[in-house]
Amino acid sequence: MSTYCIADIHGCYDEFMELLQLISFNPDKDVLYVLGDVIDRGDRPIDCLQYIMRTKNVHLLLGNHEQMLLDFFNYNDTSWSKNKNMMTLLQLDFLSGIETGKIIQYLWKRPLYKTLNVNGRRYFLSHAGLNAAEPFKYQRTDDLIWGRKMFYRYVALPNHICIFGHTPTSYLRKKPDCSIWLDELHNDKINIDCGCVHGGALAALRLDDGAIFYVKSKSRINFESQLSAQRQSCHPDKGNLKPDSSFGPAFFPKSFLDADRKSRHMDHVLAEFGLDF
Ligand SMILES: [Mn+2]
Repeated sequence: MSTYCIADIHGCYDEFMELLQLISFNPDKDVLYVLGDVIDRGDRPIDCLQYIMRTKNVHLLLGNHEQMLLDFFNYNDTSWSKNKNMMTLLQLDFLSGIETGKIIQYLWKRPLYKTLNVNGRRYFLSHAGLNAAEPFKYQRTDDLIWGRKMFYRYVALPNHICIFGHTPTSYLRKKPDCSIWLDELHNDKINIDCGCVHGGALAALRLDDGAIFYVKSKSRINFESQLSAQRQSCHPDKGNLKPDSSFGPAFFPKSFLDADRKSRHMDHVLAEFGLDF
């Protein structure tokens, strides 16, 4: 039995299926956490979502794109339409009212985060991390699905490794390297959004041993013209991803997961929050 995380599939159904094959995902034995933003941008968002809904041991945490869909259907909030939702809307249109209702009900019940203990390591999973400047009890929904700035600035959650997506790793690095990003300053964050829909790769992280698996983006026609510039800035052939269609596993640098997490985190918590965490 293995536990995997994948983030920001964004409608990339072919890469998603290829990645599950690459990791030999077995729904009877393995567990997969999908860290939000399954829909929008790419060309088969509803197929991705319906696969997740019907497959045993595949758990979805809410992303900001799923939240925007819910806000659209529940409150007529139009911010979703400014966020590349065209394919999702089109494909929902082909479904019956009952099928669409099932999707909305399913998304409505998705959790915002998950904590896990795998092989003696504690993990915190969410779409966008959290607001590391505030104690966990004060986190707002937006901190977990939209947050960026305050998450990277500090150690996030004592004694936990945070696994998240939301920001393609090449944007973080400001260079064309789409591989998984490790926070080597705070030693506690792993960004697994390798920008598949922007021409990067879809990655799976195996929590049991830190193995990383990549499937290169198929870079098919994108329906959002403004993505072409982003695609150029995030191309696996120019970064440190090999040009094979898929490969793996790679592993974390030894120092990353083997550091003395507890003392590092406690120092930080004492400095930032006193004892009131
Ligand atoms: Mn996102």
